Amino acid sequence: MRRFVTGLSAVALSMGVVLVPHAFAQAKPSLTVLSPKAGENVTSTDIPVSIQVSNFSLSSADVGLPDKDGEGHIHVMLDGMNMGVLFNFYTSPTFTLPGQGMKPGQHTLTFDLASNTHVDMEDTVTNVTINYQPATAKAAPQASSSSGTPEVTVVWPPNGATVGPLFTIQVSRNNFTPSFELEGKPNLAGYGHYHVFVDMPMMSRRHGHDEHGRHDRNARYGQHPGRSEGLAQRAAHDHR
Ligand SMILES: [Cu+2]
Repeated sequence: MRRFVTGLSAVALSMGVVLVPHAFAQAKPSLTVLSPKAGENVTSTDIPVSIQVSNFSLSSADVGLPDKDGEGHIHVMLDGMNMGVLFNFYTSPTFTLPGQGMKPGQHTLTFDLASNTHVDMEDTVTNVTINYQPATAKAAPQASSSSGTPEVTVVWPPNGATVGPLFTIQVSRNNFTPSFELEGKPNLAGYGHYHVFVDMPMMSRRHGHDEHGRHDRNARYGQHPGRSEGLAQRAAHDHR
């Protein structure tokens, strides 16, 4: 492709024509949901998903970093379209949605492409309504009976630490159980996940919705070299 463009530019120059190579890169990003299909009976507890993405590159390394044309990740939402019902973001074309806490019956899954800064690309929004009839339903856990306030402390890295392009954040927590499976599901006392922001004041909102970050107690977090302030924050799992 590069050779082709170069050759064409040479021809264009010799003819006194100005070519705009950028036009080659502007094919519209799109998303097609291969599975599940609309109306499908889903009988597994978790929901396997297969997506075809065109003119778009999925990047896990750049999630939360500045936007780049034609790059980002996939958002999936359950019975709505806002950050409160966001399962998670995905950076591969196949993944599995956790069914824990989902009631059997009709559910609408909303898929779209999102930029690195989590801005939904509205023209890629695709709804798929499924009939969720798991052979084995997995209920949400009981809400915590503890009245203690959930809290999180960053154990590593310390303030001012020099870190590499990929580093591990370690936190300690009280009265809080992180759950990947309950993300986007109704709030449950004592459960949720962590948000990590880069170079951003806590709770600031860009483009009208919350940012969301990496997950798990020992999340690997990619970031460009340079000095940054990381911020870990406990979040209820419906992102409010
Ligand atoms: Cu996102």
